[in-house]
Amino acid sequence: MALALRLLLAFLVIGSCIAADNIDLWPMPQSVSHGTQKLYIKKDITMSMVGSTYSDEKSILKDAFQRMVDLITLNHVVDGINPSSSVLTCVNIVVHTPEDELSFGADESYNLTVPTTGDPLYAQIEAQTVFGALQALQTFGQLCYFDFTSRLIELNSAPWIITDRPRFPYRGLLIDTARHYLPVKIIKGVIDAMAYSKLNVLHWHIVDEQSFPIEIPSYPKLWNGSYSYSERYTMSDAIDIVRYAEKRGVNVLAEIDVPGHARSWGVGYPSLWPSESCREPLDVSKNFTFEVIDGILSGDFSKIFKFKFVHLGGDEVNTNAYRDFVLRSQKIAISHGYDIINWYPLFDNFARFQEETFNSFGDKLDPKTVVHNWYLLTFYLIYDMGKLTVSNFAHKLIGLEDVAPKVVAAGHRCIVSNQDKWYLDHLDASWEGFYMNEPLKGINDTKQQQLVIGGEVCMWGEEIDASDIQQTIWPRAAAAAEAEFTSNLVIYGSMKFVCHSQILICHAKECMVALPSV
Ligand code: CP6
Repeated sequence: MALALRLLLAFLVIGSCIAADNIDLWPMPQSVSHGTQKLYIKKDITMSMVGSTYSDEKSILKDAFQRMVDLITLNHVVDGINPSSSVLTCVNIVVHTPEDELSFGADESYNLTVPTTGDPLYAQIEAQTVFGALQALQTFGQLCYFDFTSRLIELNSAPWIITDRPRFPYRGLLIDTARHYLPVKIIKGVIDAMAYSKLNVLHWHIVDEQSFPIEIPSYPKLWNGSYSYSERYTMSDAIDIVRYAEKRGVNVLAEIDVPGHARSWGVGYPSLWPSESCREPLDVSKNFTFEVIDGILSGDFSKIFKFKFVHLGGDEVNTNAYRDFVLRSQKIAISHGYDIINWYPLFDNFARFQEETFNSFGDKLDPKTVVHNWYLLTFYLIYDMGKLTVSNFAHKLIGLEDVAPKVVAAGHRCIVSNQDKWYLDHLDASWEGFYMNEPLKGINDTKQQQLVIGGEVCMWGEEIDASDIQQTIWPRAAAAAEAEFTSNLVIYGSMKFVCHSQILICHAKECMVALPSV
């Protein structure tokens, strides 16, 4: 659709949303209906699991419930006196499967009903998995607020009937702990805020050229490449982060960006550098390089990072000399049970190679590779045999295009992270731009659309550190979260968004989330 038309539509929808309704939920659930009655939440509201086949042995649900209650009271003393009726005393949660391992594609759908009649009066959550129930608790928490006059927790516009499920199974946020070290506590704060916005993958870009902050027991000198002794993650820190995330329904995707961006690896093991003067990429000609990658992925990562995928980077390096490296390092990761994610340039390089060699060489990228796009393909105008043609190989820039359609047309799965739309380090990128980025743009075939597993906003670490990461991520990442969870057609408008930002700010108060600049 033409941009002008989309914007017009957006304004119409924004207008009608604000006029018709004032629902303080973000991301907007897929289906919401409600009434007009005010309810009160009992101070010591309880949780029950009547009808569940899930037993909550790991206390995922009980802890999430307690966090939700703490969040809605925000440390206020709830010392008002409830009326004799219209008081919600319990949330009953029905989870239909006993499974409690978080996995890619886990069913996150849920139904949430808040009735106005019943004795006792209780809300009901129904979900296939505990991870759907977690999403429902986030939604329920957003319905509740502390009223400063009555000094009670209240809930407006009951009865509520909400049915919800994510649009994409992969809804990511990248953090980069190599450019600036981020203390474990800060990472946990980011995970909390992700859960509020129903994002479900923390892409941990752990190491890069500047520093190697993580302990690798099988190669104990690798973290000599950290900035300092205190700017390091032990294996137990990593386990702590992964557990913390899992309890909130957030998967952790570990990245080791190879073979470029790897200067810090050679601090402890200089033979990983090709030469004294070339220290940026790994030496792809040495067996030792592959032994180290194998050590990282097998001995250490596969015990901690249980997510189905590992990210092997592959960006910003001349991949012509590296195709063998890429295939070999992918095989290592696959042998340790991982599916692979790589940055887009690697796909582009293989595709060009195929084209240049008329598909006569066997160097094909494993078709299971998920391609993580981050830039727009540039088109060039060239003279070919006297004819004017468009190609991406030659000299003169004439235009820009999204790359996701190319990736899915080649049969690969894809994660969308357009650098002009979903890069949080671009401080001039507006939340409206984040909101309007449509992951399926230019992909019309339904089979190809299904190959887009989701999107990811990227908080590259060059310009931010622990002091301002939260303020830089939010509220823009939440705009992307609604586009990913609901649909970009449910356009809420700026009023609602500012409102949600304030909710997020309250929720993430320990993380010092700042007011949005909209
Ligand atoms: N670091 C790594 C980066 C970037 C990438 N990889 C990056 C490139 C361009 C922009 C922002 C970030 N800082 N390892 C690219 C995937 Cl605009």
